[in-house]
Amino acid sequence: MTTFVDRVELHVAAGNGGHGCASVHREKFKPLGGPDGGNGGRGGDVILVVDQAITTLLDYHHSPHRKATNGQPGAGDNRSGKDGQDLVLTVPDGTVILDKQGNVLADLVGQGTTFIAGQGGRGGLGNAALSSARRKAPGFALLGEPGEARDIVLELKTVADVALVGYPSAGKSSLISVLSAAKPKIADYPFTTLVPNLGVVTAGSTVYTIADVPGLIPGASQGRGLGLEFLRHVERCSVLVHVLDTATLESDRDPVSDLDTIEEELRQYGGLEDRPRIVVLNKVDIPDGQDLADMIRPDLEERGYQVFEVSAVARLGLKELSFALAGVIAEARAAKPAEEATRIVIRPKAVDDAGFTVTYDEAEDVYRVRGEKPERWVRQTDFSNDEAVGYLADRLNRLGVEDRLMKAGARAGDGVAIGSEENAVVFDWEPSMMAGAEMLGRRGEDHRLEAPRPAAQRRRDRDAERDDAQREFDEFDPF
Ligand SMILES: Nc1nc2c(ncn2[C@@H]2O[C@H](COP(=O)(O)OP(=O)(O)OP(=O)(O)O)[C@@H](O)[C@H]2O)c(=O)[nH]1
Ligand SMILES: [Mg+2]
Repeated sequence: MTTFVDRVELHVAAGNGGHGCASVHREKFKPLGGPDGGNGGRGGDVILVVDQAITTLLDYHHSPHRKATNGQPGAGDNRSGKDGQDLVLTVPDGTVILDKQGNVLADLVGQGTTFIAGQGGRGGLGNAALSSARRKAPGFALLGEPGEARDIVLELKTVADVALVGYPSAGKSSLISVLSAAKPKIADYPFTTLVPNLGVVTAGSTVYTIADVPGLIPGASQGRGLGLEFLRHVERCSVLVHVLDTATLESDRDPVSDLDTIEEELRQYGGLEDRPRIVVLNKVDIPDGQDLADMIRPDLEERGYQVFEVSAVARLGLKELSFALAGVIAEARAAKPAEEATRIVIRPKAVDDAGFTVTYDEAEDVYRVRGEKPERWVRQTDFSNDEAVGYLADRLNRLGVEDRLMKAGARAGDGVAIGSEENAVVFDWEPSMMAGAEMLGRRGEDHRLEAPRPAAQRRRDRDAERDDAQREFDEFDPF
């Protein structure tokens, strides 16, 4: 028997973006031909996709660390780096994705349903892409961003139409073995089934799936026996079948009180109240069992249950049962809106990149800047390159970070941290507000490329630069 794994922790890492390249085109007699550094490639995503042929999460139990490939760095001559390859991980139908705190991130039901578990890092722009009218020859490029790394929990909730519940040894697995082609383990001791079994039943034109769960005993809700842990596998079923043992040798049990006990445990688990129930009286091949079944049947029917007498061993009453189940399932399916045929793609919540916050962090005596854009820009910056640092300062300035720092009370020389406590870039603040406009014009120009210009030309250039800067401010977001 293959091991069944229905809960695993998975560590995914998307690929890093490749760094942009800073390069200057060189040709004979034309030593400074302009910037030609290409962009870095995008890191690959980590993508989870439902494949109904897969039934367990076992693979991820054995190798829980998965990484997509990195984007390649850009190169001179305007060559872009290759994108990293997406890593596609197949999971069983009914896989629920949670974060480590137990919050549900996605519930993957249906062939092809897709979840982006980790987004690849963006590639850094090369200096060719960073050049503009006012920054003709940037001597820097942007760094690629790290890929998203996350710890997630995958939990399997079997997608079955019918769920069999009952005491240990009531004959649940035996029933699956005779209703379907599945061959679960069957034995005369309790808790033979340690993990759910799944079988496919064909009754006339209806095909449905049937699952059992490990046997329940009184106090399962307090963790007795195998507890209620496995009931999550019946959460998605459309009909619950009580398998009652009419031939138990335990003197303090009978099918009706067994039913009450199981119902009480289901109630403790919660959420299954609305599921239709069917009662199966099993083991009527045994004479005492048949007598008991005859005796309690009216009582159960009075309670509103549809009752079937069967024997899994002698194969009695199985056809009636499987067709009755098919009927209930067909009804349930008709009541449910037709499932979307299209593949559903679930993306992690889009990050809010609307703005940023500036707060004074007393513990560390810094002004802390938090926001998707400023933090991303910091990650893209090569701090060993003054020009790149200057470019970062310009971007922050134009976003209004300096302005807000000023309003928050920051003064020259104060510490400013961009990013979270664990992961921040800290520097001493030098306000460039006053000089800002002028700095913008000057930074990134290679004066060796400049020729003297007549006054009118200079004016036009200045206007163009201003428009350019404005446009860049309005719309320049390479991503
Ligand atoms: N005589 C008779 N024995 C049966 C019948 N159905 C199951 N059994 C026996 O009952 C015992 C338990 O059967 P299982 O199918 O393993 O029971 P289960 O409900 O899956 O038990 P757990 O997995 O332990 O919860 C086995 O020895 C079966 O052979 C039946 O209709 N008649
Ligand atoms: Mg069993």
